Amino acid sequence: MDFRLDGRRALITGSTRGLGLAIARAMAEQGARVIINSRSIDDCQATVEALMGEGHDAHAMAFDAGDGPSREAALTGLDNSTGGIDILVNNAGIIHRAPLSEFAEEKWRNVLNVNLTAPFLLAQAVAPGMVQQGWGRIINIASIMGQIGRATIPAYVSSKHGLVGLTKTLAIELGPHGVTVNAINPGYFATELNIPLMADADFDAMVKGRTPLGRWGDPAELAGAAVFLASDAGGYVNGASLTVDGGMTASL
Ligand code: GCO
Repeated sequence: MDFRLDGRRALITGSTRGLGLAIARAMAEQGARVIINSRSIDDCQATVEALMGEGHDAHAMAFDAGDGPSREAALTGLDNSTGGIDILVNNAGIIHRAPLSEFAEEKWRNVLNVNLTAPFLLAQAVAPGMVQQGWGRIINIASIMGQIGRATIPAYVSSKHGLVGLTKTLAIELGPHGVTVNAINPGYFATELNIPLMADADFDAMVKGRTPLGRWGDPAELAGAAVFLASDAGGYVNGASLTVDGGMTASL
């Protein structure tokens, strides 16, 4: 069973921390050349140095996934610096939490732009190279909020539902060319995005109580799903949504 990623070039957006960094490290450990991304070149370089210190092949590519010119400039540069992309992990995401009556349109647009529009445009940018070589992997990091909802996060929930739908559509269009497109739906993981929730005793108790495993997820526990989908071992999985939530959405 081949879980190795030797010779594959993987771009993981939002990979200087949290789930993205865990995925990048796991893919590097399987032999991939990982391209580290965030808006900060300093953060990207620091992460690259750490990964290279662990013996991995890593490159920095700072751009704002939600900013068109920044994204397009970086992808143009990609062709010259590291070659095409074999594996795209659309991980970068933001969230805004507010009651409906206080939820500003600008916040709605920002969340949809980063969490849904950017993954679409990045997929559109890297797909031609994948199609040309007859092999590719696009992995969209959605959320259990792509399957259910929660009050006060309408933009995030809508963006993640949209990302699951985008995954299915691209899987249909790119599958004939040897490119698989799948989503991973994380449950509640101990990431910076969730620090305010983990600090809230009631919310922390709710997550632990609603999750059969009784705890928040560790980012390293999500990485295996990404490696599987990126590898040849996962080569017949296409258009799927792989939920990694400790059993939360399986339970009443
Ligand atoms: C929240 C959380 C969720 C995340 C969760 C599951 O505000 O409820 O941030 O929206 O999506 O980590 O992925």
